[in-house]
Amino acid sequence: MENNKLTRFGVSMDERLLENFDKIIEEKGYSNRSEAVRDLIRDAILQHNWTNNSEIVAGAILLFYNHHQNKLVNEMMGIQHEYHENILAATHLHIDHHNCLEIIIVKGLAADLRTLSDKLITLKGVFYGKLTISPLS
Ligand code: NI
Repeated sequence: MENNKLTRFGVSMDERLLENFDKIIEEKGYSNRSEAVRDLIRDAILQHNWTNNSEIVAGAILLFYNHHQNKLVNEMMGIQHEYHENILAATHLHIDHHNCLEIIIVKGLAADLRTLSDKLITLKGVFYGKLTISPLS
């Protein structure tokens, strides 16, 4: 493999953010920050490339939301029916009186899954959402 030149760069960030990051680095057992940052960057590039190509991929969309949010549940169902061909299964869990967790198992063109995921995650009332996908080969 070709030996690429190493480049150093500086990053400015909030002290507390860095302290929290250092705790994670220690727990995971990285020997230094550079190694941890390289892994994060690799993961970001993989996720970005997978979600922007025309490959068939499979994965899951995780959604945490407050079901009392006006119209949210209806809008969410509408979007899911629009993409019924990409949705293999959906599981809804009532976490407490207000909050729900929904896991939607998806398969299809990476670009379509990203659009579907973006539509759901950006709905008002969704306070955390994430699409995780992997190529099938
Ligand atoms: Ni619920």
